[in-house]
Amino acid sequence: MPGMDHTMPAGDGLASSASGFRFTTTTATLPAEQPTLFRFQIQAADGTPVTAYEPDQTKLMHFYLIRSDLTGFQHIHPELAGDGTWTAPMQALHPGSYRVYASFIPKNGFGTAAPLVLSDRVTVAGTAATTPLPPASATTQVDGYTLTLAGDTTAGRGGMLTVTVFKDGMPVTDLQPYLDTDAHLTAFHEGDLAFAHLHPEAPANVDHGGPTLSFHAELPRPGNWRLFVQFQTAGTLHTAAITITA
Ligand SMILES: [Cu+2]
Repeated sequence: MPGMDHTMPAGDGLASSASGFRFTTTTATLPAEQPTLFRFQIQAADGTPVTAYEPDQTKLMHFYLIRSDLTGFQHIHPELAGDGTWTAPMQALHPGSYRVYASFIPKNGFGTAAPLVLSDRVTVAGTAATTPLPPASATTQVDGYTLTLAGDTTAGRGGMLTVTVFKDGMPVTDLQPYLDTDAHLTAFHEGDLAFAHLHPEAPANVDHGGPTLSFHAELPRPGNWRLFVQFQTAGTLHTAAITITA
């Protein structure tokens, strides 16, 4: 029931409309186990599709997808058609209940230049089995890399979070820029799927990023968050996942 979201507090990504902008899609159900295209628009208060955006981290639109059990993360850069329709190519999805998020900056003249995150629910048809959330940890692995996390993740307070990347026990110093940063961090809250994007404290160090990266962590509420850390080495994008507690 999308109308219910309007009273949610700002800053958690759970509203489908805010500041006069609305996330709209005609797709409430997606097919399971096959790649699919998801189309949506951002509409201004009068229903006009927004066609002009400010780049943010090199892209006009960042689109995210997460399943209700915090699995199935996808981070997509959709294509904008002239009529304001965005098309996001999604990888195959398991059945279940998902939330999709559009993160963007509408261009001045449409009312505001403030960054917005709007979202809505999407269902993938079929029988859904859920995966228990892995317990909170200070370390995780992906593609032969080990990541360790440290710092302050107190809810509602902007703290510093550091991520250190190792491979075969050695510090990694050949991180390549991904979206103008050494790593891209997004987090989703267990239960209500609130969204948080963790901003880097420093710009990317071209081709020599690492081993320790610092982020401004502002998690809007207490509880468990599933954090997705995306970084690039030798032209390959890696996505690590880790549970943290705020
Ligand atoms: Cu993005």
